[in-house]
Amino acid sequence: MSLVRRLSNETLHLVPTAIETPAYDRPGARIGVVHFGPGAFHRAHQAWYFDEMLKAGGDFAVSAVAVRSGEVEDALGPQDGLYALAEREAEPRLRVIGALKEVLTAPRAPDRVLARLADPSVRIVTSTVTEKGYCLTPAGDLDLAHPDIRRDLQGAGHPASFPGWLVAGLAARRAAGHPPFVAVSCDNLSDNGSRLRRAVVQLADAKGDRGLAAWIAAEARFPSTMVDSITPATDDELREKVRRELGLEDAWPVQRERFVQWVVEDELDADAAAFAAAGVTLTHDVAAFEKAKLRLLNGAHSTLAYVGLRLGHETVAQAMGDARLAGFVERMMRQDIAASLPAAQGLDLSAYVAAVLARFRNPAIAHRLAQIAWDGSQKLPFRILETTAEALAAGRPLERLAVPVAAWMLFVRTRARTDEAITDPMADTLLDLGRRLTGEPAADVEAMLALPAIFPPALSADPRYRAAAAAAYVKLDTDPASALGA
Ligand code: CS2
Repeated sequence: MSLVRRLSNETLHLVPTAIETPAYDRPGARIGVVHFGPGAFHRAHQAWYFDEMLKAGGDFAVSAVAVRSGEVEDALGPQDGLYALAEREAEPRLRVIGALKEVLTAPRAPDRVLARLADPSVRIVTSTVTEKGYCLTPAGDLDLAHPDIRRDLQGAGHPASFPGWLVAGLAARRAAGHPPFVAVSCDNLSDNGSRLRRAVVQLADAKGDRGLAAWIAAEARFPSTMVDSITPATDDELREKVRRELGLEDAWPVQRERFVQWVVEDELDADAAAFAAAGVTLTHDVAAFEKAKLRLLNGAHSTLAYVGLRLGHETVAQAMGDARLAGFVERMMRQDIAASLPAAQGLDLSAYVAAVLARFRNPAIAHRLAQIAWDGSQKLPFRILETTAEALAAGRPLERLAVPVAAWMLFVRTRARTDEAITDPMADTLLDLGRRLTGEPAADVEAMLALPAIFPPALSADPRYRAAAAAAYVKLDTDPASALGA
């Protein structure tokens, strides 16, 4: 048994003074935010911003709600919601974050979750439920065939889906005569706010509550956002480092680079000033930032992941140390992706590319490519395929943009052949398909492109795109480096 005590309210005073701990009146701070999906990214990003806002004296304590799994509650409940955040840089920094005042698991405590959502002192509901949590079809409508949405439509019991919780919370507020909360999506989806709005309004409507749907459409705000900070998954090395430096056990510390960015569409009314003071950029043109980040940073990330794994690399920094791959990714960003981005005020794309590449090289961060490779079926459409469809329509080259997609196809094929699991909501379909791929490029590419949940018809039906994907596929299969020469 470990003799080291666990981080909690009771032991917080034992943390060495060089490490920042919540110095604000934590017991007195009111819960003003509900957050869905308190995984590592939320706790390293938005919770840090809310900690800053709490320091400044605002009512921004968070009730963190896991939609399904009890893991976070089991780790942080005994710690009174406290956890360590490590900034991994040449000069590292550690801080104890106190923003999470309550950690709930929706299926365990549905009434408490609902009560929080209905509470008028909760003004903001943020979310990081990943792309799949929005339950959308490729066209961006609510997926009425999704098992959780079907359960929500049957109406028995408590909500199952994330949109279901928002609808239930908004219905309770409307019934009580309270204004809606502002729903702030913090996931890597293009136009995330509008997508969330559509899912929620369509669910209220599909439940047969036209009045509620109309009220949400008219009254509720769903600002779009861009969120950014590289956050590798927690591993034993981090747990050990935190134990050593804190002198206390933390069941689930989190880590990120020092860089953080949060751009939010300016619809926060009275809370806007507190957000701005904490360093959040409020703007009316979030789309340009969002697209640039999603296509350049996340697109490059997914490319490094699938191509890097193919070349035998394990982390982003290692993949960036491979000059052929780093050069390829930079050319793809500067020549293919940047061409798809609108000019935006305050956004210098060339400087942005350079800054992103420098962040990828951060030697203090071990960001595993296998982590980024998760959920490819959900990520590729926003990260690469939208860019590709626009390049196709504009007659721009497709060769480089086809490489990450072909590398993902090979990733699926390899995993299927070696009978290894993949983390992806479409895992069963993908592995099934992967087992049937023979290595014949045209046939394999055609079989993969025939997945309409991933590939829009404009791409899958286009001979130019099919040829580019098949060419990349065969090169990556037989001589991966040759795919990077372009
Ligand atoms: C990464 C992102 O895991 C992934 O897919 O591309 O989590 C990325 O690190 C963040 O979006 C950076 O803000």
